Amino acid sequence: MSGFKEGFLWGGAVAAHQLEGGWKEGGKGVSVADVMTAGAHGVPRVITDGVLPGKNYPNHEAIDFYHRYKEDIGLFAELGFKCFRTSIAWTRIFPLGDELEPNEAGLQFYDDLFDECLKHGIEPVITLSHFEMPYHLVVEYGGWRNRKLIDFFVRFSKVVFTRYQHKVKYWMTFNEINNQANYHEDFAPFTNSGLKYVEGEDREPVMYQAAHYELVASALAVSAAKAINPDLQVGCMIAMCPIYPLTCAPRDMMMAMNAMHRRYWFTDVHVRGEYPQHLLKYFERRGFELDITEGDLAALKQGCVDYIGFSYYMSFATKATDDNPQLDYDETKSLVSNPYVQKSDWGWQIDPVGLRYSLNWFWDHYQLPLFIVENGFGAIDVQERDGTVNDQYRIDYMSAHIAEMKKAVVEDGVELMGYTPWGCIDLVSAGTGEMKKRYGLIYVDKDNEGNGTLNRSRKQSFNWYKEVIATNGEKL
Ligand code: P53
Repeated sequence: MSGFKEGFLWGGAVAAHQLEGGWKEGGKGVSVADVMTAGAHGVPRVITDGVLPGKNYPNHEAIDFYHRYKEDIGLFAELGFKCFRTSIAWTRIFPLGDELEPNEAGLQFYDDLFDECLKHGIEPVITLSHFEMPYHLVVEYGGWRNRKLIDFFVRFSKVVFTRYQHKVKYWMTFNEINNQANYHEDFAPFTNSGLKYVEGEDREPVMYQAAHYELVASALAVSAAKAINPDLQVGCMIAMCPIYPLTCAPRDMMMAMNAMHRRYWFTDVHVRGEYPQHLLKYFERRGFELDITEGDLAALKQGCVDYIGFSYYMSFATKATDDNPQLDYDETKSLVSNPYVQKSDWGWQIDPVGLRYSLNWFWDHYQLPLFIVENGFGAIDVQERDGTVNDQYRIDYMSAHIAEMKKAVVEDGVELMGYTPWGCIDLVSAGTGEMKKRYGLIYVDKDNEGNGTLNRSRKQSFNWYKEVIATNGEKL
């Protein structure tokens, strides 16, 4: 007995824009991911004004899952996956986002994909919006700064809930909705919410407004799902990087608490249907006057999520500084390096114990079932002459995290639905647009410049994870 319950959802996770390619196939529209060039560690991706000639847009082809999904699902079946988390590209269903009628070719693609999964006994787990909203909604409406987006999103949600209700039970609304707490940078506001800030604009209230509309849209989607089919389970999706105080100095502790407030209040609204008091007080202090109606508050209260999906890659650390008397959190300035943990080549702090801590943190706060829907190690892999990839570092990362996850379940008693490691097949990095930052158990022959055969092969971690699933987490 390993401690994981029968039916524990072992699987893997991806997002449509990072692997499908086929960016113009089947009537698909242009998404925000289609106008982002490739960057690198320390080199941000550029958001261009539409698709421009001569630029490298890595998501256009990605790993061509659109044409190769049968082979890939076959490999997931060989791994023993119980579930497969992907997203529905909004632009395949509503190419512009504001149409009244959906695009049948896009709907058919996901019917075929889900049938292929189900044929192998793999349960699809679906994110509605994973960094790939229609670009037209950015250009015409200013993205989620516009209340109209609520209707567009709810329409999209109802169409897919209705169509796939007998194929997909587990859903999530907005991927890592809280990444935009980092509003000082351009990346998360654009990928989360289609926000392009104008020079000199006070960014912070715009972020809160956009997040509010998304939270209302999410709640309305939860209510719609229940009306369509009460068996549907709809969760939220939070990027969990727990923020530790650098020292036990009381002000460092307060700084860490404030930072947690600013990054994780989204969960309070999703789960409890209410804004936490600390945030309302913060809006007051900052003089933010947001468009939050009585109707919105009722919708939030009615559409609370069924479970908490979250990603976990790393922990953060912070400290109080003298130039910040209110101990306000600014993600571009407030984070410090944790001297007790190692870092990946991309500077992500490796902290398996932080996963156990996060599981307990969520459980203590919310007592809702938890689902680890992303975890993994982005690294440079070297393919040997014989085609093998000896990614022992990835096995070490995953086994250490699964061991801590097991303690949270067995020793601490948190309720955990499943575990889907990120990028179970190599794909385009969201943050950098690179292929070189690989997470996969399956290697894909393609480089940053787009060269390669796109052939798939099993890494060492493939065989290891297969055994983990086969023993329900007994053998790590
Ligand atoms: P990449 C930042 C911090 C934590 C998770 O990320 C993040 C990000 C955004 O980069 O994103 C999630 O590809 C996201 C996935 C993404 C994955 O983590 O930048 O949900 O789409 O690919 C890994 O290494």
